[in-house]
Amino acid sequence: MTDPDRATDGGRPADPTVDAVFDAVAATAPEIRAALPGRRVESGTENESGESVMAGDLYADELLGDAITAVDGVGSFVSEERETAVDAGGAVGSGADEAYAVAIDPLDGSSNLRSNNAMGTVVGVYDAPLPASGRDLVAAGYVLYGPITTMVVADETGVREEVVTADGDGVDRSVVEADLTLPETPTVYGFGGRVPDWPADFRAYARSIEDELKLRYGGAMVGDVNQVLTYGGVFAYPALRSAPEGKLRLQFEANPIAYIVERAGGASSDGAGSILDVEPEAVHQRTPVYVGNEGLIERLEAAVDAD
Ligand code: AHM
Ligand code: MG
Repeated sequence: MTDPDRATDGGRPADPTVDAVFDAVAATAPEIRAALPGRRVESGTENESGESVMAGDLYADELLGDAITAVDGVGSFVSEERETAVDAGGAVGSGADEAYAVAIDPLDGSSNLRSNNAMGTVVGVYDAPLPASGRDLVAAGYVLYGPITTMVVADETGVREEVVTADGDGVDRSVVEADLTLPETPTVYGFGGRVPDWPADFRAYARSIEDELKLRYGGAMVGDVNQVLTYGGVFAYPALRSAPEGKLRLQFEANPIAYIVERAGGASSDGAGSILDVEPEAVHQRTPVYVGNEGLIERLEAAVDAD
């Protein structure tokens, strides 16, 4: 479906379906943001990963699900909060007449709702049925609910940062950085999980990073990765002793973030190689996540024993 000859419109994605997906995501962002103050409590349910679902997670999931499945060219939709994919009409594949599959984490970092810290929405657009490989991504992006609402969108042409604003006339996407690339000199790091639960090899790596970079960890991958894209550095949610596959999910979180960071000139790893090469086995499968400047990811791979 991608037409590489089509000129980009003000730096926006060239593929009309991809652009429509991110229009739909941007259109829901102000509504999600406005609804959060009343949804900072647990909903009383657990998701497929066995985690408590907040009222805000459910609200964002429903709104985004309705908006994304209504996009022409989206054939399948799944989210971190849904057991299985929803059929949105049309066979999914990479052929000219085939549709895309969209996987999202509707409200990444929603445990930050109570403490009023950063959160986001993560989106992956695949041209293969789910679960799919990161190599099947045609685009990926995220919304960051910080003091302002930004949206980062990556496709084969590069990575853009947009500001999303809403007024009486609707929702506007304006490109503020048309070619987002990782700074060459890294500055910040953020690692998830508890230190006693880190394997010894990752602990040693973290110790060497602590001596060089400044800690910036906010507990929402989107916010923490956005700092790495802005200042250079490394984000990890590592393999844990209690959970060798880590915490983050391949389809909704790891693949889209790896795609964005790699398109921005950085690198990703599951400990052994690019996250984009991780074999997809299940929609809710987890993987260790390491993303950032290439040199720091090379050092990580040399340090950890990923067998
Ligand atoms: P969520 O999608 O249920 O919010 O979980 C993912 C989040 C990531 O944003 C973040 O990197 C991680 O969980 C934080 O976990 P922890 O609280 O264990 O540090
Ligand atoms: Mg998440």
